[in-house]
Formats: sequence, C-alpha cells, structure tokens
Amino acid sequence: MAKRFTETLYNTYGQSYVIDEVLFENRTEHQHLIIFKNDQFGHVMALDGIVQTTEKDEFVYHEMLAHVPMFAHGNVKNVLIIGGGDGGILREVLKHSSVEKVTMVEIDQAVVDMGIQYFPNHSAGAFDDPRFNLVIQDGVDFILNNEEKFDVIISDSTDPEGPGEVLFTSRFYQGCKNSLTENGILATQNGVCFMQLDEVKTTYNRFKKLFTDRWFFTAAVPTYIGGMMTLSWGCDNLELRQLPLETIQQRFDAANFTTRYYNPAIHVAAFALPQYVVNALSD
Ligand code: AG3
Repeated sequence: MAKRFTETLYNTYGQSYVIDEVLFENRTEHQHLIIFKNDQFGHVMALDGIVQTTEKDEFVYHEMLAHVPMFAHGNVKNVLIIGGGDGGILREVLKHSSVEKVTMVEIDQAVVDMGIQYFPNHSAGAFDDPRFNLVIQDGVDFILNNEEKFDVIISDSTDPEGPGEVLFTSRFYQGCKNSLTENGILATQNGVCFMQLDEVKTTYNRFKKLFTDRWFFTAAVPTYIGGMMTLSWGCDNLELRQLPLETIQQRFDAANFTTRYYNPAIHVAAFALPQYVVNALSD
C-alpha cells in the first residue's frame, strides 16, 4: 500500500493523499511541518496535520483573499499580511501597481524558507520586491505594538489551533481595526463554513463590535474540504462591499494583470452567502 498523508482537522472525516515523496518533514520552533509530493496536487504543505497549500489549487485562495479587498478598496498603497509565509498572498498583492509597501508578519521562518525552496511559484520572486518587508514575529505582538496605518490587512492564518489561535481573538481584531486607514479593510481566513460554522459565528460577533460592515465572502478551494471557504470582511465604509460590477470591472481592467479564479463577476458574487450561513449570522 502506498504511504498516505491523512489530514487530522476533523475527527470523523477527512482527506487523504498518496505521498509520492516526502520532500521535507520537521518540527519547527512553532509547529510540525511536512511537505510532500502528490500526483494530483503537486507539492503539498501541511502544518500540524492540516493542509495549508498545494501547488495545484493555491491560486483560488490567494487570488480571492488578496484581490477582493484590494479591488473593493480601489487605491491600496500600504498592505499588511499576517501569516502568509509561503508568499502566495504577497505575490497577488504585489500585482497591484498602486501598492507602495507590503509588510508580512510571519511567526515561522521555516515556513518562509521551505516555501521558497519547495513552492517557488507561490512567491514567484515576490520576496525580492523592493516594496516588501518581512517581519518574523507573532502577529498579535506585532499588531498590538504597531503604529502604522494600512489600507488592507490580510490574515492568512492557519486554523484557530496552535500558533494561529490568537489570530482569531478580539484582541487581534481590535489591533487590526486600530491599524486601518479610514476606508481600510480587514480580510481573514475563516474556515470552511459548512464544517466550521461556529468559527464564522464567533468572528461575526467579534467583528460586530468593531466594524460598521462585517460579512464574509467565499472561495471554493478543493483542498480545504467540506465545501466553500469563508473569508471574513471587516470595514467601516458600507459602500466598499456593495460596489457595482462595472466599478470592479473598470478597476480590474485598469490593473491589467491576469488571474485564474478571481474575476469581477466572482468578486461581486462571492459576497452572496448560503441561507444557512445568513441564518447563523442573524441568531
Ligand atoms: N491558510 C489557510 C488554511 C486553512 C485550512 N483550513 C481548513 N481546511 N479548514 C493557508 C495558507 C496559505 N497561504
């Protein structure tokens, strides 16, 4: 029997991959990291038993988590990425020519190093961009001591277990809120709504106390199993989430770069949530 990697995110259900070859496996200072090769998904990275990214489907998540807030904002100059060590979000953020500065705060240097080595197309040279600056630090420590303002903050975290847990707390969200410019947007990885609905509810209730507009947008990422992923949205400008398709289309055309999942129609549609999620948010 071929050796397999079985994800441990859910107790009674999960996904498993045939491991063609283990490329790297180690306990880093912060978590267990494995990178292996799978015939279907290419290189796969898992942290503490949970799949984080694969070569084959990473574009879905990275494009959506970066471009939805960025095109909604329309003139993003300063961006903060929390987590995101593999560089996929960074690559997408830097496609916007309005961007002058990007700071990425990643807790685990090993994720950055192994990302560059085994997922070179995730960062695609983005770490060498002169606009980029890397901070190896816990995201909460960073945000609570930060005085800079960002137009968009993206939290590309793990699930709320292990080192990622603090990135789902009110303390962290409050710190993000304080670090946003007036029309600033906070967007975070918030789990798969069908499987992790409590996480969606909890974040919504925390955002309610902080943001005039709080909602979620979705992306169907094959390796985040169980349906679509919910990405959170927190902003004080009610208009930015409701911009007409024409406005987003104009901005996208002007940006003049290509995407594989994101497009203006998907952008607008992504804010439509299934009724069971809407109900969960109104309880
Ligand atoms: N971080 C989000 C992984 C979420 C997995 N969770 C899940 N399947 N519920 C990905 C990091 C990629 N840059």
